[in-house]
Amino acid sequence: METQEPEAEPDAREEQGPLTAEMPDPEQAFEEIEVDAPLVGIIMGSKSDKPKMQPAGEALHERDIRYEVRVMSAHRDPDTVRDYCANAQMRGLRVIIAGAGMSAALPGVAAAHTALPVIGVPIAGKNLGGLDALLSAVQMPPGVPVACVAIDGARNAGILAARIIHT
Ligand code: RP5
Repeated sequence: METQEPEAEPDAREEQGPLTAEMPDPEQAFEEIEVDAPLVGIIMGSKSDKPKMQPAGEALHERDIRYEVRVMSAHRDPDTVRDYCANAQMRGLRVIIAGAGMSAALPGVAAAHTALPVIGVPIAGKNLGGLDALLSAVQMPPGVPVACVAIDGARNAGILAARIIHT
């Protein structure tokens, strides 16, 4: 009876490339990471907030500060908000800008889950002209700070984030 030789396992080391490949020095590797990493996270409670939050991104872009944008609601997606904010500092973010309308819990909930500075942007809704969101963002209890800009004041949030980063 003919016996078949088992196929030789590919050498795992060969698959990873030659062992002599030169590693980048650590400084260079870290510089490369920094080039792409956003420094500001702009989060908002709804897609409908995007036009009002756009000026924050513009202010950052004008100052060459990289940012990322995510939609997450403190009420509708509480787990997402917690995970995003809890990991933000480790991911290299330096400031979170949080915009929301109506009962705007997002800035406060963000601040509850991160030690990063959080800038709240109260967004004017249909009924109360943004006073609801303003009070929700600004009336934070001691120990959980939120810096709050004017109603629909996203541009100032971007400028303030830039100042925090450059200070
Ligand atoms: C808030 O409720 C959002 O931040 C938004 O400003 C408002 C309305 O949300 P949509 O009904 O447009 O999704 O949570």
